[in-house]
Order: sequence, then structure tokens, then C-alpha cells
Amino acid sequence: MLHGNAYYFLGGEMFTSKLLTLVMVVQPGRVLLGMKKRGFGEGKWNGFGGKVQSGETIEEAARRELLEESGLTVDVLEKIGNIKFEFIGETELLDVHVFRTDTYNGEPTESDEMRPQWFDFDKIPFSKMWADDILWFPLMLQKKKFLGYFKFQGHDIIIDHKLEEVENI
Ligand code: 6OG
Repeated sequence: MLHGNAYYFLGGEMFTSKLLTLVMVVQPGRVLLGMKKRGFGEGKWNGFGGKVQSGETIEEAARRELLEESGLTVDVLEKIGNIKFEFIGETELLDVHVFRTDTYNGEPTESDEMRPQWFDFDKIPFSKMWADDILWFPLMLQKKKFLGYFKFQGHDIIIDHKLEEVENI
């Protein structure tokens, strides 16, 4: 199934949304993050992902971005979360589809966009990550599925959020 961008009405305001992917590569006791070298989220550690292009499914986009940014391919990608982000003053919501994989092929390789590095679960650099991550990473690391909504003021402050664990996504 192909996916397009959607329209939402929240509090009487109309928003468009942009589909994005985010892939978390997990191994026993550690997670692979990439230092974003340019563009949106520059200077932050994050999973691998980007915009869904027309003509590809969300999962295809997730695999493509993972390969482009980290050099890895995966056999199984599990859909684990969906997070919508609102930025005050902007009418475009980011609709981020989060995946987790516990197996991968290849070696993490630096790309133009990302510098990959493994982090032990107790050393995840939350102070250099998006502010929402510290809230949903515990669910992700426990293989729980979740739906989230975060309202940001600027890029650092969360002024409202909802996060719920769900059975199916
Ligand atoms: P490009 O613009 O580079 O894709 N992303 C976020 N990830 C987290 N953890 N928190 C956020 O809070 C995020 N906003 C966007 C989605 C951007 C990449 O950054 C992710 C994509 O993987 C606001 O194509």
C-alpha cells in the first residue's frame, strides 16, 4: 500500500503532515545511533531515517534510508511506533514511523549524513538527542509498541505530549 501526506484538524487549525521513517538497530545491551552531520536535527544522535518518497511504501523508505545513512541492510524490520510532532508556528506535522531491527547485514559505515556509533543502553546520550527520545526509548528498548504526540516550542522544549503503549501498530 502506498501512503501520501495527510491533512489534520487540531483545535480548529489545519495541518498538513510529512511522512518520515526512523529505524532503531538494536543488539543485546546496545543500540546503534548516528550523529546527524547536516540538515534537520544536525548535531544530534538519532536513529536512521528520512522522508518517504512518492511511489514507495513507508517500510521501503525505512530500508532505503537505513542503507543510505548507515550502510546496513536488514531482513526483518518491525514496526514499533508512530510519533506525530507539532512545532509551534508551523502548520506541517511530522508523522514519524518508527521501526526496530535486532539483526542486520553489513558493517555500520559513515555517510555524508550520519556517523554511526554503538551505545550501551546505560550510556545513551539523551542530552545530545531530540528531547522526546528519553520518553519513548524505554518502551522501544523493551520491545513495546507505542503511539506518541509531542508539541515542541523551538527544537528543544516539549510543551505538551501524549505517549501510550499499544498492542498493535
Ligand atoms: P531528514 O529530514 O533528515 O529526516 N526526526 C526525529 N527523530 C526524533 N527522535 N525526534 C524528533 O523530534 C524528530 N523529528 C524528526 C525523522 C529527519 C529524520 O529525523 C527524524 C527522520 O529520521 C522532533 O530526511
